[in-house]
Amino acid sequence: MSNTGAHSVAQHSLEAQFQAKIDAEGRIEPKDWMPEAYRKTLIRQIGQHAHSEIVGMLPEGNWITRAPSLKRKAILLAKVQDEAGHGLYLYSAAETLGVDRGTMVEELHSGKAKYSSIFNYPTLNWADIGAIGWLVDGAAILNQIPLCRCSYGPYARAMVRICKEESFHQRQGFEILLVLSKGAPEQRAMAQDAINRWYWPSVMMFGPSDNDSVHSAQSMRWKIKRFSNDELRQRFIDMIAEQVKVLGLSIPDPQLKWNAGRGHYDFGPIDWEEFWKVVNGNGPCNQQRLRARVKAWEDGAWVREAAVAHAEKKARLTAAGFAGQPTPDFLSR
Ligand code: FAQ
Repeated sequence: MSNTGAHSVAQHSLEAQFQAKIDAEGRIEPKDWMPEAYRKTLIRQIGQHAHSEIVGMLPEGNWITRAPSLKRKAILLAKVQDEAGHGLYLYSAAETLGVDRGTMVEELHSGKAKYSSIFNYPTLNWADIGAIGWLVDGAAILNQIPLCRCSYGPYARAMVRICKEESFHQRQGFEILLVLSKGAPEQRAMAQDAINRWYWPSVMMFGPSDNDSVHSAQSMRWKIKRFSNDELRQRFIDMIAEQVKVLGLSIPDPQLKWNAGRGHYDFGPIDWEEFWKVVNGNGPCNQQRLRARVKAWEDGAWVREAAVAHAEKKARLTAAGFAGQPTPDFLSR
């Protein structure tokens, strides 16, 4: 057998073992052999997910200084900090696949890497913070609970804690809307207006319909994804259609109707043109969001430089046998 022939037989057997492990619900760990396409798919998805958490801080961050009470401010601040933490776990999970964080951040800033379409919509009033918690975090949880069983170990483990925090986020959003829905007519109107603006973009968060989802079939074979975009979207619509009744408000879809035969709600058409416009960089806030991230990165350069200088100084001290002691003058620069 030629060298190339032997190589492809070996490759075939590695791939078969890899798929057999996944089929048996085994976990793939960073040092295990994996097909290049599996690695690339995960770097793409986890990177996009991490960027979404980080960019996702911007719409809500906009309301930290304007929250209506000290209690609301403290809760929102904690939520936004949670999103930062999620971004950091996810960048770390992606780094286990051999990509470095600097490269991922550069790809976000250059527009090469995507982040969730939802974060390109503006937050116009306080009720938007309730709608984001209820609808956006609600959609995020439905998408992310199955990711706790993703075949790639570090991603699956990161998702367990993320999902616990997201479920608190969803409840806090729902509670904001519940308070507004029981308030003055103006407050009810604010809550309804926020739902009207955030509902359809949240429905779109699950990605293109299954017919147009280029990655789903392979990602489901690899058990990165456990359910299709449309399956999760239907679950979301069924959940929201029931929860909105508790608020005594409505969903902006005249075709939303329980279908006893299917055991699901039927719903109206999704504006895919709007979805692709936003995904391709032309939504209401795409430019503003990227500008804010690039500025934060540039403004934070001194922190990264200081951290590197500190690490270098510590390494010099350790090498000179002064670890844990005050820096001697001759090593202080
Ligand atoms: N926005 O073939 P598919 C959160 C792209 S975190 C932009 O179906 P896939 C927490 C997709 O990348 C929210 N682009 O792709 C929070 C692909 O393009 P590419 C983020 C989208 O990967 C709450 C192309 O379309 N969650 O909300 C979107 O199999 C509140 C074809 O699509 C995650 O990232 C979209 N919505 O399925 C934070 C979860 N949908 O890459 C702050 C993990 C699709 O080939 C405040 N990700 N595209 O150029 C996933 O589950 C999957 O990646 C999907 C997409 C389901 C998003």
